[in-house]
Amino acid sequence: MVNKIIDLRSDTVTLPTEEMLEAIKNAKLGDDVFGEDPTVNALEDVAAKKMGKEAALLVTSGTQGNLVSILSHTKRGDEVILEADAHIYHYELGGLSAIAGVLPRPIKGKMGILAPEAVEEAIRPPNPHFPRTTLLCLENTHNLAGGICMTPLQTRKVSEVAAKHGLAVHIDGARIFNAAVALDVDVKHLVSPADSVMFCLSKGLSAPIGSVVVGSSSFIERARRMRKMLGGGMRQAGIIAAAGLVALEKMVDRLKEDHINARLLAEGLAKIDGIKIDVRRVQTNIVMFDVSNLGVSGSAFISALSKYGIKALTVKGNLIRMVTHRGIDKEDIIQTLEVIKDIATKKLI
Ligand code: TLP
Repeated sequence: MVNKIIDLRSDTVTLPTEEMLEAIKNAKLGDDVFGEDPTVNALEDVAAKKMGKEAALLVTSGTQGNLVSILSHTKRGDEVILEADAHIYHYELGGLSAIAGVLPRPIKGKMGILAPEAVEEAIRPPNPHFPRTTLLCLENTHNLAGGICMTPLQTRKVSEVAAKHGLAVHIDGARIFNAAVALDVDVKHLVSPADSVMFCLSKGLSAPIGSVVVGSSSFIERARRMRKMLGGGMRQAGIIAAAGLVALEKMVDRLKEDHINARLLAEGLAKIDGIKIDVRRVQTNIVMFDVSNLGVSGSAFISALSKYGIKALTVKGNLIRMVTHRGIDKEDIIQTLEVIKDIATKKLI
């Protein structure tokens, strides 16, 4: 008998808080394509200040934010270096090639972190045969690596190589605040070497819609044009920004709870025979584990879980991903562990 759905598929499933709904109801609105929505303007100001950048732009989604950033940094035919498991490379429909017309150059990192030497080696020297390498994309936290954080030092070192060769640096920081909270650093220190950053309001921060791109004023001016070109010029977007402001101002610190629950889940999973998990890799709110030793496929495991009201996703074969968020408490984790223990020991698949 399923009493409650425990949805661990993603932190994107978080619903807006009461305070967000109230803020949406009371938001002062205007036409944002004319730059006249006061709530959007307020959100962009707060976002730019928090990230230590000159300007910000509200976009519809993380995917759109990454794409407008790539469009704003590059010309068609340029090459973009990114980590081989980057979200931009795997999960954004190849928009960087299909729409921005750039060539991705994926490079394997260690737990999602690119080595400065590997980046330097991949940068094309000037030569009439080669595309121009003009952009380096980083990801913090790294989704497919399991929510791994890039430290300020790692970001600075790899960005120094990019700067030396005239490349711009963009951070896909969909979950950058998870990294800031986990590393206990001001988010500004995580993004200071980057020319642009995209972060999501609609993941762990619980806003219903929206992401933000930050960078220099001239970069954001270009990004604003690119957003319009992609159909992302929204009118009374203050109803989105109102919730985004609450997300930015009130929801960052509580990400700690999600990290504690993810760790609890990971440590419990490590004690279950047949589950393969590297607990040290669980640094934020993403937990990944392999079920091959249970003798089942990832998809069979997911459908067994769903009979108990627990939702998760498969990533690559028999690797399962669970993500903690505001809708998940300690009791949910304990129940999830009990169900997985039952599945593993009684072979309830
Ligand atoms: N990630 C989603 C799915 O697309 C997999 C998730 O559930 O984790 N960058 C990173 C690192 C992301 O994790 C995501 C979303 C995005 C960009 C795209 O954001 P949206 O979904 O707002 O387009």
